[in-house]
Amino acid sequence: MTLPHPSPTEADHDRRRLRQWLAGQARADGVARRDLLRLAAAAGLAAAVPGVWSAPRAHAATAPGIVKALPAEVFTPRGTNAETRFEALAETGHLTPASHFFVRNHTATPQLAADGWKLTVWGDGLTGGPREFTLADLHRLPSTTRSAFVECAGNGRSLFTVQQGQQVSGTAWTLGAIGQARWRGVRLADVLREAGLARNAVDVMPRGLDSDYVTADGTNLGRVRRPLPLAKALDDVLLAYEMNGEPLPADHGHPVRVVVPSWIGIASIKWVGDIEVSATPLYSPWNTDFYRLFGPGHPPEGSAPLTRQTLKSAFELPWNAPLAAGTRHRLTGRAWSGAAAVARVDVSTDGGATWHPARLRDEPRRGSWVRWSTTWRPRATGPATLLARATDATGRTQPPTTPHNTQGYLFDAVVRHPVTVV
Ligand SMILES: Nc1nc2c(c(=O)[nH]1)N[C@H]1C(S)=C(S)[C@@H](COP(=O)(O)O)O[C@H]1N2
Ligand SMILES: [Mo]
Repeated sequence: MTLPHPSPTEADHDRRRLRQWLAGQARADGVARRDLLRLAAAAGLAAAVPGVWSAPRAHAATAPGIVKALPAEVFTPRGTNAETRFEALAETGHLTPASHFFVRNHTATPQLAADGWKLTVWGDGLTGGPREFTLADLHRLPSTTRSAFVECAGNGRSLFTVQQGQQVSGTAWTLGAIGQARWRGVRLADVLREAGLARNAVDVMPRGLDSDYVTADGTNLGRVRRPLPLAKALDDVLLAYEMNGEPLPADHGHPVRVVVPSWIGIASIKWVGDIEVSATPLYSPWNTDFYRLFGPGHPPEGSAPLTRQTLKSAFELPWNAPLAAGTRHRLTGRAWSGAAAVARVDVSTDGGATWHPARLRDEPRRGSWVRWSTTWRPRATGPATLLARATDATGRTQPPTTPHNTQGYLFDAVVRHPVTVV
Protein backbone atom coordinates (compact mmCIF):
# COMPACT_ATOMS: atom_id res chain seq x y z
CA MET A 1 0.00 0.00 0.00
CA THR A 2 1.30 3.46 -0.83
CA LEU A 3 0.40 6.41 1.29
CA PRO A 4 -0.60 9.55 -0.59
CA HIS A 5 0.88 11.73 2.16
CA PRO A 6 3.69 11.32 4.65
CA SER A 7 2.48 9.92 7.97
CA PRO A 8 1.52 12.56 10.53
CA THR A 9 4.48 11.73 12.74
CA GLU A 10 6.91 12.26 9.90
CA ALA A 11 5.25 15.56 8.95
CA ASP A 12 5.45 16.68 12.57
CA HIS A 13 9.08 15.74 12.74
CA ASP A 14 9.79 17.63 9.55
CA ARG A 15 8.08 20.72 10.87
CA ARG A 16 10.16 20.48 14.05
CA ARG A 17 13.33 20.06 12.00
CA LEU A 18 12.47 23.07 9.84
CA ARG A 19 11.71 25.12 12.92
CA GLN A 20 15.11 24.18 14.31
CA TRP A 21 16.80 25.06 11.04
CA LEU A 22 15.05 28.43 11.04
CA ALA A 23 16.29 28.96 14.58
CA GLY A 24 19.84 28.10 13.54
CA GLN A 25 19.77 24.79 15.45
CA ALA A 26 19.87 22.41 12.46
CA ARG A 27 22.46 22.14 9.70
CA ALA A 28 21.71 21.84 6.02
CA ASP A 29 24.32 20.03 3.97
CA GLY A 30 24.03 20.36 0.22
CA VAL A 31 20.55 21.84 0.41
CA ALA A 32 20.10 25.38 -0.81
CA ARG A 33 18.79 27.83 1.76
CA ARG A 34 15.94 28.82 -0.56
CA ASP A 35 14.82 25.17 -0.79
CA LEU A 36 14.52 25.00 2.98
CA LEU A 37 12.73 28.34 3.08
CA ARG A 38 10.33 26.97 0.48
CA LEU A 39 9.73 23.86 2.59
CA ALA A 40 9.20 26.03 5.64
CA ALA A 41 6.67 28.13 3.74
CA ALA A 42 4.90 24.98 2.49
CA ALA A 43 4.83 23.61 6.04
CA GLY A 44 2.89 26.68 7.11
CA LEU A 45 5.78 28.12 9.09
CA ALA A 46 5.22 31.45 7.34
CA ALA A 47 2.14 33.64 7.04
CA ALA A 48 -0.26 33.11 4.13
CA VAL A 49 1.03 34.35 0.80
CA PRO A 50 -1.25 36.69 -1.17
CA GLY A 51 -2.26 35.58 -4.67
CA VAL A 52 0.11 37.47 -6.93
CA TRP A 53 3.11 36.55 -4.81
CA SER A 54 2.33 32.85 -4.95
CA ALA A 55 4.69 30.43 -3.25
CA PRO A 56 6.80 28.18 -5.49
CA ARG A 57 5.20 24.89 -6.40
CA ALA A 58 7.14 21.67 -6.45
CA HIS A 59 6.67 20.97 -10.16
CA ALA A 60 7.89 22.79 -13.26
CA ALA A 61 6.14 25.95 -14.33
CA THR A 62 4.81 26.15 -17.86
CA ALA A 63 4.25 29.04 -20.20
CA PRO A 64 3.03 28.29 -23.73
CA GLY A 65 5.56 29.29 -26.36
CA ILE A 66 8.64 29.33 -24.14
CA VAL A 67 11.28 26.79 -25.16
CA LYS A 68 13.61 26.59 -22.16
CA ALA A 69 12.92 24.75 -18.91
CA LEU A 70 11.06 26.80 -16.32
CA PRO A 71 11.72 25.16 -12.94
CA ALA A 72 9.14 26.34 -10.41
CA GLU A 73 11.81 27.39 -7.91
CA VAL A 74 13.27 29.79 -10.50
CA PHE A 75 10.27 31.11 -12.46
CA THR A 76 6.68 32.20 -11.97
CA PRO A 77 4.68 31.64 -15.17
CA ARG A 78 2.61 34.64 -16.24
CA GLY A 79 0.63 33.80 -19.38
CA THR A 80 3.06 33.69 -22.32
CA ASN A 81 5.79 35.08 -20.04
CA ALA A 82 7.98 33.80 -17.21
CA GLU A 83 9.11 35.92 -14.28
CA THR A 84 12.37 35.26 -12.44
CA ARG A 85 11.96 34.68 -8.70
CA PHE A 86 14.22 37.21 -7.05
CA GLU A 87 15.17 34.74 -4.32
CA ALA A 88 16.50 32.43 -7.05
CA LEU A 89 19.02 35.12 -8.04
CA ALA A 90 20.80 34.71 -4.69
CA GLU A 91 22.57 31.68 -6.14
CA THR A 92 23.70 33.58 -9.28
CA GLY A 93 26.49 36.11 -9.76
CA HIS A 94 26.35 39.58 -11.22
CA LEU A 95 25.17 38.20 -14.56
CA THR A 96 21.87 36.38 -14.93
CA PRO A 97 22.39 32.97 -16.52
CA ALA A 98 19.99 32.22 -19.39
CA SER A 99 18.52 29.49 -17.14
CA HIS A 100 17.32 32.27 -14.77
CA PHE A 101 16.57 35.12 -17.22
CA PHE A 102 12.93 36.28 -17.41
CA VAL A 103 11.06 35.84 -20.70
CA ARG A 104 8.59 38.36 -22.09
CA ASN A 105 6.90 37.05 -25.24
CA HIS A 106 4.01 38.82 -26.93
CA THR A 107 3.28 35.55 -28.77
CA ALA A 108 5.66 32.58 -28.79
CA THR A 109 9.36 31.93 -29.24
CA PRO A 110 10.07 31.20 -32.92
CA GLN A 111 12.80 28.59 -33.43
CA LEU A 112 14.92 30.14 -36.16
CA ALA A 113 17.90 28.50 -37.84
CA ALA A 114 20.98 30.73 -37.81
CA ASP A 115 21.85 29.50 -41.34
CA GLY A 116 18.73 30.74 -43.05
CA TRP A 117 18.51 33.98 -41.07
CA LYS A 118 19.14 37.35 -42.66
CA LEU A 119 18.60 40.94 -41.64
CA THR A 120 17.14 43.38 -44.17
CA VAL A 121 17.91 47.06 -43.65
CA TRP A 122 15.65 49.22 -45.79
CA GLY A 123 13.80 52.55 -46.06
CA ASP A 124 14.00 56.11 -47.34
CA GLY A 125 16.58 56.98 -44.72
CA LEU A 126 19.19 55.01 -46.68
CA THR A 127 21.23 56.45 -49.56
CA GLY A 128 20.50 53.36 -51.70
CA GLY A 129 18.23 50.33 -51.80
CA PRO A 130 17.75 47.63 -49.16
CA ARG A 131 20.80 45.80 -47.82
CA GLU A 132 20.86 42.24 -46.49
CA PHE A 133 23.18 40.88 -43.82
CA THR A 134 23.63 37.22 -42.96
CA LEU A 135 24.92 36.15 -39.55
CA ALA A 136 28.32 35.54 -41.19
CA ASP A 137 28.23 39.14 -42.48
CA LEU A 138 27.64 40.39 -38.93
CA HIS A 139 30.46 38.20 -37.61
CA ARG A 140 32.81 39.87 -40.12
CA LEU A 141 32.10 43.32 -38.65
CA PRO A 142 34.03 44.42 -35.53
CA SER A 143 32.45 42.86 -32.45
CA THR A 144 31.75 44.60 -29.19
CA THR A 145 30.73 43.26 -25.79
CA ARG A 146 28.86 44.97 -23.00
CA SER A 147 27.01 44.06 -19.87
CA ALA A 148 23.50 45.50 -19.68
CA PHE A 149 20.20 44.74 -18.04
CA VAL A 150 17.00 44.19 -19.97
CA GLU A 151 13.99 45.14 -17.87
CA CYS A 152 10.35 45.21 -18.87
CA ALA A 153 8.64 48.63 -18.60
CA GLY A 154 5.97 46.88 -16.55
CA ASN A 155 8.36 45.35 -14.02
CA GLY A 156 6.90 45.92 -10.54
CA ARG A 157 3.43 46.52 -12.01
CA SER A 158 1.56 44.42 -9.40
CA LEU A 159 2.83 46.80 -6.71
CA PHE A 160 0.54 49.54 -8.01
CA THR A 161 -2.23 47.25 -6.77
CA VAL A 162 -0.58 45.51 -3.79
CA GLN A 163 0.96 48.66 -2.35
CA GLN A 164 -1.14 51.54 -3.71
CA GLY A 165 -4.54 49.87 -4.19
CA GLN A 166 -4.72 50.94 -7.85
CA GLN A 167 -6.02 49.11 -10.91
CA VAL A 168 -3.58 48.65 -13.82
CA SER A 169 -3.68 46.53 -16.97
CA GLY A 170 -0.97 44.16 -18.16
CA THR A 171 1.13 41.27 -16.87
CA ALA A 172 1.15 41.32 -13.06
CA TRP A 173 4.93 41.22 -12.65
CA THR A 174 6.39 41.51 -9.17
CA LEU A 175 10.06 42.62 -9.47
CA GLY A 176 11.56 39.79 -11.52
CA ALA A 177 11.06 41.08 -15.08
CA ILE A 178 14.74 42.00 -15.26
CA GLY A 179 17.99 40.23 -16.04
CA GLN A 180 21.57 41.35 -16.55
CA ALA A 181 23.70 39.71 -19.25
CA ARG A 182 26.89 40.20 -21.17
CA TRP A 183 25.86 40.79 -24.75
CA ARG A 184 28.24 40.40 -27.69
CA GLY A 185 27.45 41.56 -31.17
CA VAL A 186 27.95 44.44 -33.57
CA ARG A 187 27.11 48.06 -33.07
CA LEU A 188 23.86 49.00 -34.80
CA ALA A 189 25.68 52.18 -35.88
CA ASP A 190 28.19 50.09 -37.90
CA VAL A 191 25.43 48.13 -39.65
CA LEU A 192 23.49 51.30 -40.47
CA ARG A 193 26.62 52.92 -41.92
CA GLU A 194 27.38 49.78 -43.96
CA ALA A 195 23.83 49.95 -45.28
CA GLY A 196 24.31 53.57 -46.38
CA LEU A 197 22.75 55.81 -43.78
CA ALA A 198 21.39 59.03 -45.32
CA ARG A 199 21.82 62.42 -43.65
CA ASN A 200 18.06 62.89 -43.39
CA ALA A 201 17.36 59.64 -41.44
CA VAL A 202 15.52 60.24 -38.15
CA ASP A 203 14.07 56.94 -36.92
CA VAL A 204 14.97 53.26 -37.19
CA MET A 205 12.41 50.53 -36.51
CA PRO A 206 13.61 46.98 -35.82
CA ARG A 207 10.92 44.31 -36.26
CA GLY A 208 10.77 40.79 -34.85
CA LEU A 209 10.26 37.56 -36.80
CA ASP A 210 7.80 36.20 -34.22
CA SER A 211 4.11 35.97 -35.17
CA ASP A 212 1.74 38.92 -35.45
CA TYR A 213 0.53 40.14 -32.08
CA VAL A 214 -3.26 39.92 -31.74
CA THR A 215 -4.73 41.78 -28.76
CA ALA A 216 -7.31 40.29 -26.39
CA ASP A 217 -10.10 42.04 -28.34
CA GLY A 218 -8.92 40.45 -31.61
CA THR A 219 -7.07 43.37 -33.22
CA ASN A 220 -4.02 42.28 -35.22
CA LEU A 221 -1.21 44.75 -34.52
CA GLY A 222 1.27 43.02 -36.80
CA ARG A 223 4.75 41.98 -35.81
CA VAL A 224 6.41 43.41 -32.72
CA ARG A 225 8.26 46.59 -33.68
CA ARG A 226 9.09 49.89 -32.08
CA PRO A 227 10.79 52.98 -33.50
CA LEU A 228 14.08 54.10 -32.00
CA PRO A 229 15.35 57.66 -32.51
CA LEU A 230 18.47 57.68 -34.68
CA ALA A 231 20.50 59.41 -31.95
CA LYS A 232 20.03 56.43 -29.60
CA ALA A 233 20.48 53.92 -32.44
CA LEU A 234 23.90 55.43 -33.22
CA ASP A 235 24.92 55.73 -29.57
CA ASP A 236 25.18 52.40 -27.73
CA VAL A 237 22.71 49.97 -29.34
CA LEU A 238 23.90 46.47 -30.18
CA LEU A 239 22.75 43.79 -32.58
CA ALA A 240 23.64 40.94 -30.21
CA TYR A 241 24.33 37.37 -31.26
CA GLU A 242 25.77 36.15 -27.94
CA MET A 243 24.45 36.21 -24.38
CA ASN A 244 26.92 35.42 -21.57
CA GLY A 245 29.39 33.92 -24.05
CA GLU A 246 26.93 31.56 -25.80
CA PRO A 247 24.90 31.98 -28.96
CA LEU A 248 21.61 33.67 -28.03
CA PRO A 249 19.12 31.12 -26.67
CA ALA A 250 15.86 30.74 -28.63
CA ASP A 251 13.75 32.53 -25.99
CA HIS A 252 16.05 35.54 -25.90
CA GLY A 253 16.15 36.27 -29.62
CA HIS A 254 18.18 33.64 -31.46
CA PRO A 255 20.00 34.29 -33.70
CA VAL A 256 20.11 38.09 -33.31
CA ARG A 257 18.36 40.61 -31.07
CA VAL A 258 18.59 44.32 -30.50
CA VAL A 259 19.94 45.42 -27.09
CA VAL A 260 19.16 49.00 -26.13
CA PRO A 261 21.02 49.64 -22.86
CA SER A 262 19.12 51.42 -20.05
CA TRP A 263 15.88 51.63 -22.05
CA ILE A 264 12.65 49.75 -21.39
CA GLY A 265 12.72 46.11 -22.55
CA ILE A 266 10.39 46.57 -25.53
CA ALA A 267 13.14 48.55 -27.31
CA SER A 268 15.33 45.43 -27.32
CA ILE A 269 13.55 43.62 -30.18
CA LYS A 270 14.23 39.88 -30.24
CA TRP A 271 14.52 37.73 -33.40
CA VAL A 272 15.12 40.88 -35.44
CA GLY A 273 14.41 40.29 -39.15
CA ASP A 274 14.41 43.77 -40.62
CA ILE A 275 15.13 47.34 -39.68
CA GLU A 276 13.39 50.22 -41.39
CA VAL A 277 15.47 53.38 -41.59
CA SER A 278 13.18 56.34 -42.09
CA ALA A 279 13.52 59.98 -43.11
CA THR A 280 10.18 60.72 -41.41
CA PRO A 281 9.27 59.93 -37.80
CA LEU A 282 7.75 56.46 -37.33
CA TYR A 283 4.98 55.14 -35.15
CA SER A 284 3.88 51.67 -34.15
CA PRO A 285 1.38 50.55 -31.48
CA TRP A 286 4.43 50.07 -29.25
CA ASN A 287 5.16 53.82 -29.11
CA THR A 288 1.55 55.11 -29.33
CA ASP A 289 -0.97 52.90 -27.46
CA PHE A 290 1.63 51.12 -25.35
CA TYR A 291 4.68 52.38 -23.47
CA ARG A 292 3.38 55.87 -22.73
CA LEU A 293 1.84 56.99 -19.45
CA PHE A 294 -1.96 57.33 -19.59
CA GLY A 295 -4.55 58.32 -17.01
CA PRO A 296 -5.35 61.29 -14.77
CA GLY A 297 -2.33 63.56 -14.56
CA HIS A 298 -1.17 62.62 -18.06
CA PRO A 299 -2.12 64.23 -21.42
CA PRO A 300 -5.01 62.50 -23.31
CA GLU A 301 -2.57 61.22 -25.97
CA GLY A 302 -0.34 59.97 -23.18
CA SER A 303 3.13 61.02 -22.12
CA ALA A 304 6.04 61.02 -24.54
CA PRO A 305 7.03 57.45 -25.50
CA LEU A 306 8.92 55.89 -22.60
CA THR A 307 12.64 55.52 -23.05
CA ARG A 308 14.90 55.03 -20.01
CA GLN A 309 14.13 52.66 -17.22
CA THR A 310 13.60 53.94 -13.72
CA LEU A 311 15.15 53.21 -10.32
CA LYS A 312 14.40 50.06 -8.30
CA SER A 313 15.72 47.69 -5.69
CA ALA A 314 14.67 44.24 -4.56
CA PHE A 315 15.48 41.74 -1.84
CA GLU A 316 16.56 38.24 -2.84
CA LEU A 317 13.88 36.82 -0.57
CA PRO A 318 10.47 35.32 -1.19
CA TRP A 319 7.45 37.37 -0.17
CA ASN A 320 6.63 36.50 3.45
CA ALA A 321 9.97 34.72 3.90
CA PRO A 322 10.25 33.12 7.35
CA LEU A 323 13.32 34.40 9.24
CA ALA A 324 14.35 33.09 12.63
CA ALA A 325 14.28 35.50 15.56
CA GLY A 326 17.52 36.00 17.45
CA THR A 327 19.66 34.91 14.48
CA ARG A 328 21.89 37.21 12.45
CA HIS A 329 20.65 37.07 8.85
CA ARG A 330 22.52 38.27 5.80
CA LEU A 331 20.01 40.10 3.63
CA THR A 332 20.97 40.43 -0.02
CA GLY A 333 19.43 42.19 -2.97
CA ARG A 334 20.01 44.16 -6.14
CA ALA A 335 19.39 47.77 -7.17
CA TRP A 336 19.47 49.43 -10.58
CA SER A 337 18.65 52.60 -12.49
CA GLY A 338 18.27 53.42 -16.17
CA ALA A 339 19.50 56.96 -15.59
CA ALA A 340 22.90 56.47 -13.97
CA ALA A 341 25.01 54.20 -11.82
CA VAL A 342 23.55 53.30 -8.44
CA ALA A 343 25.20 55.53 -5.83
CA ARG A 344 23.84 54.00 -2.62
CA VAL A 345 21.23 51.68 -1.20
CA ASP A 346 19.64 52.18 2.20
CA VAL A 347 17.78 49.46 4.04
CA SER A 348 15.13 49.65 6.74
CA THR A 349 14.12 46.61 8.77
CA ASP A 350 11.54 48.43 10.86
CA GLY A 351 8.99 49.45 8.24
CA GLY A 352 10.80 52.66 7.26
CA ALA A 353 11.37 54.25 10.68
CA THR A 354 15.16 53.98 10.55
CA TRP A 355 17.56 53.41 7.64
CA HIS A 356 21.15 52.29 7.29
CA PRO A 357 23.39 51.99 4.24
CA ALA A 358 23.78 48.57 2.62
CA ARG A 359 27.18 47.37 1.40
CA LEU A 360 27.47 47.54 -2.40
CA ARG A 361 29.06 44.36 -3.73
CA ASP A 362 29.65 45.48 -7.34
CA GLU A 363 31.33 48.47 -8.95
CA PRO A 364 28.32 50.69 -9.77
CA ARG A 365 28.02 51.26 -13.50
CA ARG A 366 25.37 52.80 -15.72
CA GLY A 367 23.16 50.17 -17.35
CA SER A 368 24.09 47.57 -14.69
CA TRP A 369 22.57 46.53 -11.44
CA VAL A 370 24.58 46.29 -8.22
CA ARG A 371 24.33 43.54 -5.68
CA TRP A 372 24.11 44.72 -2.08
CA SER A 373 23.98 43.14 1.34
CA THR A 374 23.29 43.97 4.94
CA THR A 375 22.71 42.03 8.13
CA TRP A 376 19.73 41.87 10.43
CA ARG A 377 19.08 40.16 13.74
CA PRO A 378 15.31 40.32 14.30
CA ARG A 379 14.24 40.18 17.93
CA ALA A 380 10.48 39.87 18.16
CA THR A 381 8.56 37.18 16.30
CA GLY A 382 5.69 38.14 14.01
CA PRO A 383 5.29 40.07 10.76
CA ALA A 384 7.95 42.62 9.77
CA THR A 385 8.50 44.84 6.74
CA LEU A 386 11.83 45.22 4.96
CA LEU A 387 12.50 48.20 2.70
CA ALA A 388 15.39 48.96 0.36
CA ARG A 389 15.81 52.36 -1.24
CA ALA A 390 18.25 53.07 -4.05
CA THR A 391 19.75 56.43 -4.96
CA ASP A 392 21.52 56.88 -8.29
CA ALA A 393 24.38 59.13 -9.37
CA THR A 394 21.92 61.77 -10.63
CA GLY A 395 20.78 62.13 -6.98
CA ARG A 396 17.38 60.56 -7.62
CA THR A 397 16.04 58.41 -4.79
CA GLN A 398 13.16 55.93 -4.88
CA PRO A 399 10.02 57.81 -3.76
CA PRO A 400 7.44 56.47 -1.28
CA THR A 401 4.79 56.17 -4.04
CA THR A 402 4.68 56.16 -7.85
CA PRO A 403 2.05 58.31 -9.62
CA HIS A 404 -0.55 56.02 -11.17
CA ASN A 405 -0.67 55.25 -14.89
CA THR A 406 -3.30 52.94 -16.38
CA GLN A 407 -0.84 50.42 -17.82
CA GLY A 408 1.29 50.26 -14.71
CA TYR A 409 4.64 51.23 -16.21
CA LEU A 410 7.81 52.38 -14.47
CA PHE A 411 6.95 51.54 -10.85
CA ASP A 412 9.79 53.08 -8.87
CA ALA A 413 8.47 53.45 -5.32
CA VAL A 414 10.22 51.84 -2.36
CA VAL A 415 8.83 48.32 -2.06
CA ARG A 416 7.53 47.17 1.32
CA HIS A 417 8.67 43.55 1.49
CA PRO A 418 6.81 41.52 4.12
CA VAL A 419 8.66 38.81 6.06
CA THR A 420 7.67 36.72 9.06
CA VAL A 421 9.97 36.44 12.03
CA VAL A 422 9.50 32.98 13.50
N1 LIG B 1 10.26 40.26 -31.34
C1 LIG B 1 9.98 40.52 -30.06
N2 LIG B 1 10.84 41.26 -29.35
C2 LIG B 1 10.59 41.54 -28.06
C3 LIG B 1 9.39 41.10 -27.44
C4 LIG B 1 8.52 40.29 -28.19
O1 LIG B 1 7.48 39.81 -27.72
N3 LIG B 1 8.83 40.02 -29.51
N4 LIG B 1 9.15 41.48 -26.13
C5 LIG B 1 9.83 42.70 -25.68
C6 LIG B 1 9.66 42.99 -24.28
S1 LIG B 1 8.19 43.72 -23.85
C7 LIG B 1 10.66 42.78 -23.38
S2 LIG B 1 10.50 43.26 -21.76
C8 LIG B 1 11.94 42.12 -23.77
C9 LIG B 1 12.16 40.87 -22.93
O2 LIG B 1 13.36 40.22 -23.28
P1 LIG B 1 13.64 38.73 -22.79
O3 LIG B 1 12.43 37.89 -23.12
O4 LIG B 1 14.88 38.29 -23.48
O5 LIG B 1 13.84 38.79 -21.30
O6 LIG B 1 11.93 41.75 -25.13
C10 LIG B 1 11.31 42.66 -26.00
N5 LIG B 1 11.53 42.25 -27.37
MO1 LIG C 1 8.40 44.45 -21.75
